Amino acid sequence: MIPIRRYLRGSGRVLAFVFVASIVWLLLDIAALRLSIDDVNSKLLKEKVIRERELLKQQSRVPLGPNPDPDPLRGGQKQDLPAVGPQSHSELHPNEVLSEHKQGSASLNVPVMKQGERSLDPNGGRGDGSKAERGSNEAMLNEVLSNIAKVPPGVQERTDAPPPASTSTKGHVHGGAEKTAANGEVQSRERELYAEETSVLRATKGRPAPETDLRAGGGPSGVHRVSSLDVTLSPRDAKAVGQFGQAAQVGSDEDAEVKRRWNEGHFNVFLSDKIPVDRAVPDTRPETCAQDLVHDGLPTTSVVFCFVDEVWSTLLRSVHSVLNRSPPHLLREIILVDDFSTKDYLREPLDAYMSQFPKVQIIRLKERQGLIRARLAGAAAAKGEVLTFLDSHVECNVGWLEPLLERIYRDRKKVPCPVIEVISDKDMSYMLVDNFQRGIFKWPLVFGWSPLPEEYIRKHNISISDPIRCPIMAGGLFAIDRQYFYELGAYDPGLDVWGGENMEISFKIWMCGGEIEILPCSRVGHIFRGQNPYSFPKDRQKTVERNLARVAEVWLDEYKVLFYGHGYQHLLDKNVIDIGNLTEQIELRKRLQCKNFKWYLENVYPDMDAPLVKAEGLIFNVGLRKCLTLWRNFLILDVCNLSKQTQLFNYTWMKQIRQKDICVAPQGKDNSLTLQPCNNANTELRWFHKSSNAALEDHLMSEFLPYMCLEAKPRDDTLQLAACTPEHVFQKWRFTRYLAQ
Ligand code: UD2
Ligand code: MN
Repeated sequence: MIPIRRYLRGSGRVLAFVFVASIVWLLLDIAALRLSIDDVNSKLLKEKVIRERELLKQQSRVPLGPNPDPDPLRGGQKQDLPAVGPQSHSELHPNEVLSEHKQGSASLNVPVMKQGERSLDPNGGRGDGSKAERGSNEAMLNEVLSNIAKVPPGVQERTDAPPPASTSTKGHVHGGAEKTAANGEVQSRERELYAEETSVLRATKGRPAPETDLRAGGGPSGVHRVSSLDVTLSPRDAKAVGQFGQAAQVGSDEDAEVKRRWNEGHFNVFLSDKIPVDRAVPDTRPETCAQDLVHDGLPTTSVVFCFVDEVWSTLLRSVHSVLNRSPPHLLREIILVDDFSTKDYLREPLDAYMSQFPKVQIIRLKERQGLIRARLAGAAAAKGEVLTFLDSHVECNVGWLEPLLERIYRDRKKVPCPVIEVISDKDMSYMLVDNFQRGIFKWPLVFGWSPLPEEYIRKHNISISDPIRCPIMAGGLFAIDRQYFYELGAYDPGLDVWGGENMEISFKIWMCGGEIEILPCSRVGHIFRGQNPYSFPKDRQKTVERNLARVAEVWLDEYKVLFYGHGYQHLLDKNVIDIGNLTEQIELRKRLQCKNFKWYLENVYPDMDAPLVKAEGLIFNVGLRKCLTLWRNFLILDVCNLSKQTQLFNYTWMKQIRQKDICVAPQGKDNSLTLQPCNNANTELRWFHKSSNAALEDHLMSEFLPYMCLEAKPRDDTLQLAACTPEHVFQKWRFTRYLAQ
């Protein structure tokens, strides 16, 4: 004992105390760690249980054969019967609904989708005129002009699908992660708009929504649960190829045949021909959709399909999907507009086939008009109160029509679109896409898909079945009040063949008082092809460019420079392209008193970045440390001063160095410079800066006189043109602010 006491004396006591305190601390730490491990474990366990439940639920939904319920819901009025798909599981535990909410509606035997973000603008808006740059610009424009760009994200192709030799494996367009609006005001305006927008008729479990929930606007007040009519639910042959939207296989000995027939439609035509024209597809709607209420007195619709040289089986499947899954009293007629097809089977055989369906009529155009004027011809013949346009290689899903008509019934200026799902071009399976997708555009007017920003979804408490405000429609599938379509001036009839009309109608709708939305409760599958399977009467690229230029000139106001500045400068040259007369379109816009494009950007697509110039402010010379100054019609270098108007320049989308209406140009003769009135079509006024040529990125290189750069002369503070030298600091320039790459 004595030696121990000795140790506990003086500093020994302190040490002992520290020792004991450390042990206690350690023990407490271990206890805390155990607690947190337990917590993590229980969370993991909980997640596992939820996952397993989800799996079970999915398995229970896989339609393994013919619908066990023999009643095929013929007649469409018996809504109480269970249908395949989510709606038969409305009694699920709320937890499961929650996890379904998180995972979207991927609950059927359709291929699982992965979240995908793909780059929309492969160019990023740069250009320096070097050969490589021109090449990449061309590649970008090709990409831009490719129609494969419209595949919505989230689609995963099956690896077991036959690999056709001619399939393009080009990348897709994507919506990048969306920036939240910088402008708080815009955000709050958006919030308000959204609150109005997303009110949908929804029954609480087993009980219809009270009448006060309805904003019927004076129509008949009766409502009913949305019809899940699907005449294909009892398929004649449950084991048929591709039945229930399953991937279809071909034997390895048939590969050659698949390849041979691929070009007839630029998808697996051989397989399509084997699949029943009235096959069933999985009901992919979010679970709550089947419980939604719609009005009894919905308007009738004329469904318009335009086609040119469409494949027989896909055309028929499109028509059958409408006939079989639309409440008959709402389907006034189906109008097939044959845009001067060359295939014989689309003549008498088609007439004969369709003659069994009194609601189907065929209009044949006497010459090739293109899809825009073909749709106009269909619309002119339509008698339904609503026009519903569809591509001719689609499959409308269960309950697709009423949600569309309901939105129009409530507000005739709404233009609803179904969610466009994907029918695989390879195995013809019906595939899901990501939730919360809206159609957007990127420069130079390239259509793409982009998810609603997550923060936005959270803030507005948006569920997977709520309507989604959509800045640009994909183009092919939408419903619109017939009269309203004409009030808006329909489509610009000057648009040729294919492309750009979706931009035109989208800008027109939004800017002239309407709204476009995507309805997750309405779903239609579409075959996205790698190429147009029909010929273009004129050059395809020029056709699309011309259409887009028309749209830009009529609708984009001062923002049209962003369109031209992203690789379409050549369209400003009137010798290159004649975009036709725009007087009527411009008049129409005035007559309708449409809002301007700035309003559209701020209110409809606030997360779009659209700076009117690429850079602005002072232009600082790195070597001389002075700034470019416009002094009495001369350019000189002077001490930098942000408050001097004479030193403030813009670097524009047309690559001009510009002060008000004055632009800097090379003189040509004696390596000096000159000032000229700005003119967007004048190529002499263009200077590369921050171009993809990394060695010259700080330089201002003339596009007109290649490899000649703007250089400060230190001797007398003037300027000259000189051969570009990468390291030369007197050739390096910096703007105060860069607004775009
Ligand atoms: C998309 C749209 C499409 C249209 C197009 C042009 C979807 C699902 N599809 O490309 O509807 O807006 O973008 O911007 O959103 N057709 C004719 N005459 C022609 C050319 C085409 O009748 O001269 C028909 C064609 O048979 C088809 C429809 O128009 O039924 C659309 O053409 P597409 O399928 O080639 O267009 P797509 O889906 O690539
Ligand atoms: Mn199509």
